[in-house]
Amino acid sequence: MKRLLTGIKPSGELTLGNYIGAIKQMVAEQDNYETFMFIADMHAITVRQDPKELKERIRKLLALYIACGMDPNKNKIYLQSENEYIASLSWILECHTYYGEASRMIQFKEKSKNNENFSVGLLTYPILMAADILYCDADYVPVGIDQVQHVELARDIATRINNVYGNIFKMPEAMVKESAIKIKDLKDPLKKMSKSEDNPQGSIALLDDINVIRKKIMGATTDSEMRIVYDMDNKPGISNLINIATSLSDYSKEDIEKMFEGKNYGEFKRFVADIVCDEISKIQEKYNELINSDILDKILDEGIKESRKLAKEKYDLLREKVGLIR
Ligand code: ATP
Ligand code: LTN
Repeated sequence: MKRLLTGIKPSGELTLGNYIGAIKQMVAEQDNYETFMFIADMHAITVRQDPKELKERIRKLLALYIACGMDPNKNKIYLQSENEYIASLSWILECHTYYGEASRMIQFKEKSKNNENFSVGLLTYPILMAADILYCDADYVPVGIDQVQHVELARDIATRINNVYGNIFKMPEAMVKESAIKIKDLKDPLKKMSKSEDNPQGSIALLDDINVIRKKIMGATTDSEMRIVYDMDNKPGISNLINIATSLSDYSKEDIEKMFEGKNYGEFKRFVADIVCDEISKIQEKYNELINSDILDKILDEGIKESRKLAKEKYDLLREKVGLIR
């Protein structure tokens, strides 16, 4: 079975956008691949974090993953920082990466722009990501479009090391679902819904109170017409709500257009709110069962075992090839 790996940073509250655009897909893939899902906590500290908050966010993220349908029996679910071989491997990879390559990464350029006090970790961030991917010979890496350049860098580093020391790493491939729907901000449907967005009214967090979620949907920006039809260019607000409803139900766009012919926006929004609140209520119910239970620790304890075993093997192999040996 091919191996699929992805990580998610505990850097903010998971949104409905993350759920529809990433988590639901991973849940669907868990039967088709051997999947590794991890919490990229070391990547989160490239910018300063409040330790207490970070610890809480890690636990919340893990509980949400499981509540959304990630099955710990099918996936290796682990915390990146608990696998010390990843950081060790990353150091050897850093020493095989040119400064020019790392500093050309778009995310680095954007995040370091207008900021004199960025950490070196922001520069080496993609190399740690390469270690995440390469230690376990991942075949596929599902990522958002902004991370594709980082997977390309992992391939470049792997190729360089393979050329020098023999066949050490498998070549990973980024898996970008072009068709994946981008959920837009409810208040500004031209922007994507984002967990770091300033306007919380436009973004639905999976852990928002259900009544708040309903209010946010009822208050979504639409347009001055009274037609419920899918037209992303001219009716981005209504089209975004249609996308949300179709992603979380069996209704097609056409079904919805027909059902709401001649009806008003209020009725349509209530329909969308019912679908979203129903789905998120179920997730929250499971989340509440999990968050204070010791199952979460057991899941991480189990997940890290295979991850550490594979990373140690790869690290020892490369260490020896490089000459880091007595
Ligand atoms: P940030 O706001 O900090 O950039 P984010 O919420 O955009 O974070 P990421 O961590 O960049 O989320 O992305 C995690 C995954 O969720 C990626 O696969 C990304 O494509 C997906 N994703 C994020 N936002 C959306 C969205 N609005 N619609 C669909 N998919 C999304
Ligand atoms: N950089 C990614 C998170 C991430 C990741 C990875 C994704 C860290 N390591 C390895 C895939 C594979 C992000 O910001 N979304």
